[in-house]
Amino acid sequence: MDSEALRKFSALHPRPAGLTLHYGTAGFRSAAQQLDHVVFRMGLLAALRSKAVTATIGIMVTASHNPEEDNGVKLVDPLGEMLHPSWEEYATQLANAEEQELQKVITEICQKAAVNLHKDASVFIGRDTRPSSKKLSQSVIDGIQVLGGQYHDYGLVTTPQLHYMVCCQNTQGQYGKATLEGYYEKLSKAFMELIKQSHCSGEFQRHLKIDCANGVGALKLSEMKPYFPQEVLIHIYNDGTKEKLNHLCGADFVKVHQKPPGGLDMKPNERCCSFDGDADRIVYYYKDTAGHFHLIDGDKIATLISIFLKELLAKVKQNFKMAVVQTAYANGNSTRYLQETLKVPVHCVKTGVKHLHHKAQEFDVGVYFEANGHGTVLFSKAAETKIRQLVTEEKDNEKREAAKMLENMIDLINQTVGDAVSDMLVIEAILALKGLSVQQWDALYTDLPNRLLKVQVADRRVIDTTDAERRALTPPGLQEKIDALVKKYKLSRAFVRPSGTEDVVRIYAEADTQENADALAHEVSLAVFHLAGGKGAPPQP
Ligand code: G16
Repeated sequence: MDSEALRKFSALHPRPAGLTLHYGTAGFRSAAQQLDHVVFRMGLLAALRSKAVTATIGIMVTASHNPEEDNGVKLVDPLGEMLHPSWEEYATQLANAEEQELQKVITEICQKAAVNLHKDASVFIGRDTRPSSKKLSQSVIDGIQVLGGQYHDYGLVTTPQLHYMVCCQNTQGQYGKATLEGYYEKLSKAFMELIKQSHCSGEFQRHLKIDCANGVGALKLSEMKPYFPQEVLIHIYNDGTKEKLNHLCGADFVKVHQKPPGGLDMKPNERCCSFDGDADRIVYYYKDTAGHFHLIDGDKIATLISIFLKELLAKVKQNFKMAVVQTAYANGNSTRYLQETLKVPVHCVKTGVKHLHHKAQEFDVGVYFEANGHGTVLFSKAAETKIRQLVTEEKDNEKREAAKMLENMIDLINQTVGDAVSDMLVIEAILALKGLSVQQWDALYTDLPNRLLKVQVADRRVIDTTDAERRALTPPGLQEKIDALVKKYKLSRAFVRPSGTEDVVRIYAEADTQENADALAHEVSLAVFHLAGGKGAPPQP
């Protein structure tokens, strides 16, 4: 290690005194001006990780759904997954080390993780459209170079595009070409092949309005437009030319507030969707003729995809093990529908794509979605190989056609991480193939009324949870209070957890009516405020 270079560059990216940050649900997130030292040090860590696993590592500068003033950084492991949890602790140690201790901390990480500093390192970099992202990604480069690493800067890309590039690179092109063109070609080809199999392909014409949260998704969708067949008429709103990122728009806003985004003019029964700031989440919605807003969230996306895949799997008769992975935020009626009507096993894990992804890897076909619209489908290597083999060798027409559809789904789905663009194409293809309208999709089951709230406390880490975040262990008395409140309402459920991306405690409640869900969420938020050290004024109903 070039100690002199490390000293010189870390002095250029000083750590504000007394600032401690933690690797959260999806990396580090904070006000952008607090992050320069963190991204520099994550450049160092990415280089170390690359040396440790002898593969290209990804690093994305984004704070996704957070306000424009925030920023963040996520690391991407060799097959496009989130950074391995065993390295999250190293990330936190490195981010918080005193400047004069940096070299010591790096040496310790090298010892613990068996990193050979003489090895090469290769890092792919991407960033979102936040005003602070360009400068922060320059600091990432400084970190990589201090440890003698090579880098390729993709500039503005969606988070899932960067995950895709990393996977392509480390599979020597087996997963696809590690270029934006490669990504657009792979997805659009699979999509077109799929809709060719639609019986109503003659009159196939699809209008879709997309709210891009004023983020990078708008740029990348515009680039991709020429690759789509002319029948796909996508209309981009909130493209970042007029308003601020994520401000009153985007998937998180729509999901949390259960209302349409600003900047998108929605006619009755029109199919619309929203991406989030870095285009790794998507939710759909429409307004009925009476003017009521209908949200189709990640749970209903998982349900639609599961129905479609289950039918195809029955046709190929391979006895593949399929399951759905959700989190505590999943609507109770979605879980019931999947288990009781569709008869698909459902698993509940902690919030965070890394947890869902990991669980989904246990199955031949693992569908995972968070209610907030972050999700994808994983196919095991064995299942994929078998499906591709059926496409070329199967004599039975129906079986071969089903295998062909599955093969195109495998190519259309971004298996590295949730991807709004890929998920949107998957959904559009399924709706077309099944001849379903957005209303019919929505009518699969009725969501239990629910409410999401946030409460600010002095230190959100006073809340510790268990049972996939469904029960609070601390502070004392909080869970007992929640249990008592839940008993007051029918079909009710509530839980609280500290956010890993924002400085808030999140509250979720569902009940038989919207009034009851709202009342329960409010009462639980008051309990959090009083028992967990609320800041400012108590939450108002
Ligand atoms: C990130 C994670 C998601 C998580 C969300 C909210 O999404 O990737 O898995 O659901 O944060 O997490 P929390 O409730 O801990 O704040 P994104 O789209 O912001 O990267």
